[in-house]
Amino acid sequence: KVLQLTLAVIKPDAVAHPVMLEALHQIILGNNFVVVKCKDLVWRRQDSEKFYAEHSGRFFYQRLVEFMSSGPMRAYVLAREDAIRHWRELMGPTKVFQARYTSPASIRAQFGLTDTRNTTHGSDSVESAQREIRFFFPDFCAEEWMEKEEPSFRS
Ligand code: YYY
Ligand code: MG
Repeated sequence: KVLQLTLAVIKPDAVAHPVMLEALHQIILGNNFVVVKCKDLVWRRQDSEKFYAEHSGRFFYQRLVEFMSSGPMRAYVLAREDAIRHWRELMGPTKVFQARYTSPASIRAQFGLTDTRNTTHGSDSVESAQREIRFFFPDFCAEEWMEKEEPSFRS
């Protein structure tokens, strides 16, 4: 068992609906994630552009950055064993209609509106989790947290 941290974000489409926001929070708690950090925030357009720089030039980039800076979001640092993979699995495929066919119980299948308004974000690797946690929570020290929590997680 390896204790892992991941960044999860509830995007503006889902935060705008209180019932959806609460449902997503309960999904997090119901799947053995520990909420290490949680905050609500709004991105400026340049935050959005920076976070999604890897997608610049793709056909959906403009609508993506526009959407992600359109209203409040909720960001979490989540901990559990295999957190990155587990959260991505709960979210389901990026594209909502694909999610509905292949993973009908997933978050995006149940709550997603479109390929852009797809409710949630999750880091996709250890490297991106580190980068993304730093992006949202620059004052959070993952190493320090791990040092403190890892021993109790193993026992
Ligand atoms: O990691 P994940 O969010 O599942 O998908 P990515 O391929 O990294 O794309 C990031 C983000 O871009 C996606 O969550 C919505 C948006 N997007 C889109 O608007 N239209 C697409 N066809 C593909 C992705
Ligand atoms: Mg991605």
